[in-house]
Amino acid sequence: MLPELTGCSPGDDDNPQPDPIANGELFTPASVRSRDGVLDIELTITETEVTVGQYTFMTRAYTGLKVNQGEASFSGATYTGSVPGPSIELRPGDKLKLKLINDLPDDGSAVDPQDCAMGSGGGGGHGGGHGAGTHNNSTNLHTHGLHVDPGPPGDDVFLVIGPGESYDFVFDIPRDIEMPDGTKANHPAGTYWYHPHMHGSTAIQVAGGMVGAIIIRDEERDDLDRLFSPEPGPGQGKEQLLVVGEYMIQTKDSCDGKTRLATYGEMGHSGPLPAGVDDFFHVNGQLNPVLRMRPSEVQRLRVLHTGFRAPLDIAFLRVPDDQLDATTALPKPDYDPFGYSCAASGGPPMLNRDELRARSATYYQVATDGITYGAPLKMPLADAVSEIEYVIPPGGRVDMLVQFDAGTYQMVALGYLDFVCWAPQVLATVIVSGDPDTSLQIPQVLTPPALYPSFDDMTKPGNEVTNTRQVEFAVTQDADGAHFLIDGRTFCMSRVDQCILLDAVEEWTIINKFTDTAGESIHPFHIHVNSFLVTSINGKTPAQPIWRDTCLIPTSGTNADGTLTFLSRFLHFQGQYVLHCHILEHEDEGMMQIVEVQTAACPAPPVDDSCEDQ
Ligand SMILES: [Cu+2]
Repeated sequence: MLPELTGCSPGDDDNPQPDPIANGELFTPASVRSRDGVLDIELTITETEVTVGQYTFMTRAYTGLKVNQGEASFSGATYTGSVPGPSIELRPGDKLKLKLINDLPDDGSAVDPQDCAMGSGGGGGHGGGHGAGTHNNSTNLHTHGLHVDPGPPGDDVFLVIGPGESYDFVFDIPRDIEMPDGTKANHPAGTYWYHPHMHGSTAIQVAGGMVGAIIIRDEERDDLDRLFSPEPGPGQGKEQLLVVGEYMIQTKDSCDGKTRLATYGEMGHSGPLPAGVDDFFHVNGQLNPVLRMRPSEVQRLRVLHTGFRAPLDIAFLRVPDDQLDATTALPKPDYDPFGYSCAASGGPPMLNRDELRARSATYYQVATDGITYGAPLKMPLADAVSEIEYVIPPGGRVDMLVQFDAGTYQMVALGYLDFVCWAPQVLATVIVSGDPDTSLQIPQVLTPPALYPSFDDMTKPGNEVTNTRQVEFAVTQDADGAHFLIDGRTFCMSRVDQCILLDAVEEWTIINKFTDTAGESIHPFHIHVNSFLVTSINGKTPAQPIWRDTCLIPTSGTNADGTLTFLSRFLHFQGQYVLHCHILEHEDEGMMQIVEVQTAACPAPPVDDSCEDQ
């Protein structure tokens, strides 16, 4: 659960921050792409040591990559990076064959010290827990945001790949698939990602860095892919990949004094962060890397929020020229743009995110969750009805176009107070210098993908709502601890919670329940396979209609329930998949439901009695 606003960290010494030293030029993860419509790779998971700032610790990561068919942007057959994993680039019509090799140990993990009082192997963080942390070295693979078959051997999150085991995944990226009005659609070109989805160990694996980008390219149909490239040709702008991750680490463990990943017990704390625990963002595995641009140059930034917990509210804040080092153009070491300290007082921390955001340099959003808009959206958004419209939830992605005047800018994650004194953090430093580059301008109009057309013409096939439903997220608290519930229950592997007809067009209202025992907390709603169009936030029509696969469910702010309403079409794929909270520790604690899409009413599955008392 999210702690109360009054919970301030005990002090800088108890909750240290990594040294905010610029960590060199932005590193781009290795990438692989298809050849002749096929990408055939082997991806190996091992324990490995990573270093961030002054901290070095053990984690689980995608450390091995072998390419059997396809192309790679690195030399040699073995990938030796760690966090994030290699980027996977595909086109509509491609087949991805991926052998996932789990080389994690079956016991005695060096990531979770067993002898420590709060060792991850010791179970959940919220009293009774939900099995969280009991099988941290078993895994599987989810392709977040992709419109692909949710059954085996594809995007099946019910698979369990144990230590020493492997699995041969096959993903077919749709091309020329039939739409309800008889037109054809390709899989939308855009920014997606992969990560484990093993119920009970998703948070600890994702938090440790088991993430990687999936990029679908389609120069034929997507304007952004024609205009931008990682290796731009004539008339093209540069695109850069920013995989934002979130480490929660214990910097001074109570039993052996070593830096290590936080346990479920520490992740699931309520109130202030436990002593010694630090929680911070990184970009492509680096702290505060440097991006370079020329004045007036337009670049595309693919920003992925692969964190497991804290929402991301981004601003680009210009550093005053007299605060810059004349040689490096980096901010002087003592430059503090925020004047803000978590440890300043015993009362609620004072931070006005709106004020900081309003000072942001103008930039443009052009896609959310891989789905390109009809036109660039000027940021910061002037007419938003809720922060839900612009805050990037864990799991979400935003494609940005940036074009700045000469100078140095800090790309900042504005502090999110509900996450215990989360001070603003500089994600990256953008140095804009040299001769102006005016070869490209921000485009005025873009073509949205055919898979996610608007609902404006209600007479068109595929626009008439065939069903409505409500889904209620709630946290309750009792003597056993906190409970993370959807429709009053925790996840059950043998129970179908939402039965949906193939080709249905549905309006869903997601309720964020205010409870007497736990108050209110935010939850990022995520559903697999089909994205949704948000139509109402707490009863208000959003300023911009945006398709998403992950969206914060608002709180009401008035001790009443918050609501999020959206429209979705359940097209092309039958079978079982899931919806869940994308604060992944909540998911591991049971805030997840099974969705089944069928051409007939779902048969009642045999219900496992053990589910019923939860
Ligand atoms: Cu949640």
